[in-house]
Amino acid sequence: MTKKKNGTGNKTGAAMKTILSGNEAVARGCYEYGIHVATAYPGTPSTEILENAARYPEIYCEWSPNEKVAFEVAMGATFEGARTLVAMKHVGLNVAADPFMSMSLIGAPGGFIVVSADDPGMHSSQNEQDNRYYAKFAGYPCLEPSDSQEAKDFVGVGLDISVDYDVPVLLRMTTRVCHSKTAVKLGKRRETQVKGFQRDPQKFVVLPSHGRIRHPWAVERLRKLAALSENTPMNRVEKGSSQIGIITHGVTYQYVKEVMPDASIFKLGMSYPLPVGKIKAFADSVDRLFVVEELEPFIEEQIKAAGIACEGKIFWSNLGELNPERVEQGLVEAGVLRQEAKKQTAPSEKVIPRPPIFCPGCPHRGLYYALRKLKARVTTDIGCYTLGVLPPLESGDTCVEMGASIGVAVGMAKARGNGKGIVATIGDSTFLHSGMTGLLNAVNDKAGITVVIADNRITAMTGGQHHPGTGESLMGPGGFKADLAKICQALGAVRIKVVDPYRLQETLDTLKQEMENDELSVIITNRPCALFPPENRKRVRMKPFQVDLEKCIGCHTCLRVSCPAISESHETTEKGLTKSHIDPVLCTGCSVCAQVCPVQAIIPTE
Ligand SMILES: Cc1ncc(C[n+]2csc(CCOP(=O)(O)OP(=O)(O)O)c2C)c(N)n1
Repeated sequence: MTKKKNGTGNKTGAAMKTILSGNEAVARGCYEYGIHVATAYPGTPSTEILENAARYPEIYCEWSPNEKVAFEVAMGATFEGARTLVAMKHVGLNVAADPFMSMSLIGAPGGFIVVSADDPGMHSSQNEQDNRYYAKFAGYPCLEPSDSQEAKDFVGVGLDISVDYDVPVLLRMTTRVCHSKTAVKLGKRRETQVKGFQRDPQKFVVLPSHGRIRHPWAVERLRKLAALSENTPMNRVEKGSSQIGIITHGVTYQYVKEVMPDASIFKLGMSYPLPVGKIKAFADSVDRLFVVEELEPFIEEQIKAAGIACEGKIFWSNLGELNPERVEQGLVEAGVLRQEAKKQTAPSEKVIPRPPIFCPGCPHRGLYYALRKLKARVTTDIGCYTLGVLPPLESGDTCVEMGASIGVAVGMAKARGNGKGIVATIGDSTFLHSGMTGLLNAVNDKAGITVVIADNRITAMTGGQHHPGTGESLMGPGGFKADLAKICQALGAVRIKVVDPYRLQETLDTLKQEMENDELSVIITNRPCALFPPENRKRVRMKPFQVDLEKCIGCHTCLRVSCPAISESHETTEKGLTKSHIDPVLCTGCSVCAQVCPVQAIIPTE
């Protein structure tokens, strides 16, 4: 184990304050509140939780191959009596939903926190599902921190609730809380004992006959949690004007405080189960009651169901992130605030739009260039390679969720009657996450599709995390290095080819051959990510290329490989066409542009 020193640089941490992001604060909470085992699969906005928790040698940390496995490892640890935490982005909880739901009737003897990092506004996600509903679905308490201090504190409070009530606790974060930095008071680590597994088949074995006994226990547990919700200081009233009362949660609390500092505010730190009695008393104490909540009317619907009149979603829609301006606008529409002359709150300078694009030297570029040339029907998946869908490569026809590409390709092949020309592209991390069963099924179905595993030896999209194919882990080097070709072989694939996507012609020829073939085939592209190559995990720097301006004919073919290092220069041809320019600082020397140039005008620098 070669783990680094703790993230804040303060081991005892006594009475010291520092600035932490919400994610760093959760990691600090893992340290201070005696977590033994922390697991995750990376996903924005949750990734930094495990990256920071791994800096504390007291905590065993792992990147599991997917969220379900991460959940199961953490669940096993809490069965053994350890304090545990599992972190994931919101859609990750869909992957882990099976054990998440089943655990409800078992409990969490050692203490168990599930962090769901939701993404209102879809900064880096395919949807903005509101995972508070998962807490209600499973009957778990839902804690919602509004800043980094609470993010840390709620890990501790959540663990106590988890142990006292024998229940998993959902710590629901959002992008703003995960990534914003606020002051946090540090404390010492509270050591806890791993109590050991207490055999109890009725509890730990989810047979129907056991479940029938456990279900009433879980219902009773929820009743007790509702009583706790009435008394916990996490749910507090900040008394202000008796005319307006606002119930709010999470980061929205900060916006409400900023916009309506004089109102009476009911801050929900524990948003499930709701403290209905306390809310009723609050409602009776104000003339008009609002619920200001981000995304779905989770709180509003429950309050209305309890017969308490309130207003909410008609002023603050369930689309996107809230912010102080939107909170203010809703209150103006409600007739509570007057429309002020527009204050300048946004940055005055215009931000130049920067569409996402493959990095210089990205190995996916050659693959997607070839797929476009071959006019393949491409079912793609989630990872950096999804960017191949965007102009100018525009290769990629479907993308749904992690692991979907192979199943969708099989479905298309079955509907069409053959798999010729259908290519499923999937990254190495995604293949190990949830692509393997899809491939097994494709073999079993004799689907005749082509599967391309874009193996760049890292989970690149989320910032370069390890997985069971990289040979390293969160605990240091010496991890397992799964051989993707052997896995495919074991899953029944016979035609398996490996190509270097920097070699364009070879990539094109191999793809063409396999797309025309009736049999199922797997092509593995074997060029590592240019940002995190396995040798040193430092950006690849080969000799950069340059444009020979004498030869350049201004055809712009090189611009169509979509490399940020290539732009139009000020030089023009006789016909007035702009010639190309390569930025030598950005160019990694992958040579893909040189290979597409029809007049060999792109050459290595001296
Ligand atoms: C269920 C789920 N978990 C996590 C994520 C976050 N995420 C997006 S792409 C990706 C993996 C990308 O790695 P890989 O497949 O190797 O492709 P690369 O980005 O390296 O090209 C992850 C973890 C997600 N979108 N969905």
